[in-house]
Amino acid sequence: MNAMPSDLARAARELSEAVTQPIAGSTKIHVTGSRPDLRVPMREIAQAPTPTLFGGETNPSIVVYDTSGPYTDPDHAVDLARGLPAVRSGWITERGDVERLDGLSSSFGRARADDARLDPIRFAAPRMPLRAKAGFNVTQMHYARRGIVTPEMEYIAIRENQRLDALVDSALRAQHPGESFGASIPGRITAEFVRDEVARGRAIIPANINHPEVEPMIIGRNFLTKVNANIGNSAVSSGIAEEVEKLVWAIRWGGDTVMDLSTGKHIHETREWIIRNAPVPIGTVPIYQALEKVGGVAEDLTWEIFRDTLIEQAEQGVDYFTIHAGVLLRFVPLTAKRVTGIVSRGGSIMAKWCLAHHRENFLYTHFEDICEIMKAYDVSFSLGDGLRPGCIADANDAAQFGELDTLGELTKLAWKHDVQTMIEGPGHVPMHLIKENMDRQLAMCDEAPFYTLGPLTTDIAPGYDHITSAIGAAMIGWFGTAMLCYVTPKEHLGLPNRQDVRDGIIAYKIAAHAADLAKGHPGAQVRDNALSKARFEFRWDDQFNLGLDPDKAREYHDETMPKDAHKSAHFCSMCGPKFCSMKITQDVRDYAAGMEASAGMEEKALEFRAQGSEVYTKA
Ligand code: IRN
Ligand code: FE2
Repeated sequence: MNAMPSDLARAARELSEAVTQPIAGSTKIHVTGSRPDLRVPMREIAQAPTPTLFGGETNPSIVVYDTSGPYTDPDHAVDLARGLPAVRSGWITERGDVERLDGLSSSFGRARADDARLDPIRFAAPRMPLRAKAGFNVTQMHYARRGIVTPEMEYIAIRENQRLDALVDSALRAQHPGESFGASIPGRITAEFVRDEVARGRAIIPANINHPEVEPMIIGRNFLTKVNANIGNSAVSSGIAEEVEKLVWAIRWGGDTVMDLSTGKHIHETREWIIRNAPVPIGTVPIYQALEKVGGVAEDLTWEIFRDTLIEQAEQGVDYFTIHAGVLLRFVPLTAKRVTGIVSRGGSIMAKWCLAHHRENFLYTHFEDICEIMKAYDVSFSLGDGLRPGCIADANDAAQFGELDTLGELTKLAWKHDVQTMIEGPGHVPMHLIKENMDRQLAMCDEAPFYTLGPLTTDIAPGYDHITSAIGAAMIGWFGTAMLCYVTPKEHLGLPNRQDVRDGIIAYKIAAHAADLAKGHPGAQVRDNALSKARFEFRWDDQFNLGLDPDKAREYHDETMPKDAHKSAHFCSMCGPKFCSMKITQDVRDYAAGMEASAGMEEKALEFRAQGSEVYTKA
């Protein structure tokens, strides 16, 4: 079903309360940088004091990375028809290298803007797009390579550091008394470090000059591991109102970027609503819309139609484009004997075009023309893995690695134009073949960020592919993948609904955080330590609030112990009061403390055993 004007009207006024309430137990805070318009949002989780039985000390608030945008800020009034505040606009225009167009330059965009029937609700302030002035390059990579630290870079440094706050500092100071750390605390991220990583091509800041609403973030393996959530309708399902709400929902649970994979009618309008209301970078696969324009007939695609689509989307503010430029004509026959052939949508479109014309992929032959568009708006490349394996049997084959090598070659071309670039990766890969993917990507693509879809580590669990893939995602994230593209439980079965989106994101937040811990990301463990301490001290509310999904934790706990008094009970219904290992540990500690003071170890041990405590082993 396509969205009717009434859906839009409803979406403009209403987002359901479920997506706009502050996250349970959290307060939105802002940290101001070197200028007053640089305010970095974070989420602060307050903790209760330790019960007197365990020592009675106060516990510090924990500050965590916040992707949820102004929606969870009680001071922000949601008005979807007006869009989000344009936090970056001053930074973009003060650089003096952009000009405002007086119309949409793509033919499709022009037709759309003129057609009021297709645009039932206009934004309060119609916005004309920006473009680089002739001869200028407006990418963050270009600035970085000229030694410029942009406000976006400073914003990111503050944002990435939040878990390295006072807690880590004081822990370090306690470990190394008398030493002065200052800004050189190991692992502390500085704006200069951000600049250097972007200049080197090891990280990207997806931030189109036409997406001033974005809260800048970075994708690179020396930063926190990020998660992308895909949303988007297809011809048979989902309206615009639902898509905007899915976006807000996805970032609430921790989606760092969102890809709009809409196909079907109203594709331009859907995207406009999403971008104007998105505080996170938005990615698309432009070949999907180009294919719509030629009625779904891949052979009819042309470079001109594709180019027009790129410009249309760049002017709307899309932050990164998946471009399947590595699907070369000579690689297509290599997929013939695969069990599942080509599973990438974009990859299969380009393979069909190449075979039908017996010509080289026009995305490859026009790659530098594409770079010229990218650098006029600062759109980042996400070089598509059109030949990724679609099953365990096809993993790491010649087609996949041939494409990866080509993506390495294209990375260098993009960098020649100072265009920011990341590389997409698989797919379905068994655990023992995952490392080879990472090693090869780093070598061939000169350490450009890797962005993988899972990978799924087995094919036998339809309905649970958020789990089969989160296992692979955790591994490849540990090895160095910078962003993980989520997979929902509906993968291979149908379009995800809201609950599937939430389950997929949480599975991937787990994978990303597990990777950050394993990589030794400074500060990553602060939250684990705080949660574990809360758990051990039976501070139930703190345990819920410090978790990735406080609502679910609370709901599960309340199923069996719903009373308020239970929130301070020194056990839960899993083991009951007698068999709680944590309670017993505390008894052991108290006992040991008492024992130190008295003599007769053996005698005391006997006494302890006589109490008949049983210890359950739990995860
Ligand atoms: C990520 C890594 N490899 C693929 N992806 C994502 O898969 C890509 O960014 C896009 O969101 C989605 C579908 O891409 P295909 O099927 O057109 O390649
Ligand atoms: Fe698959």
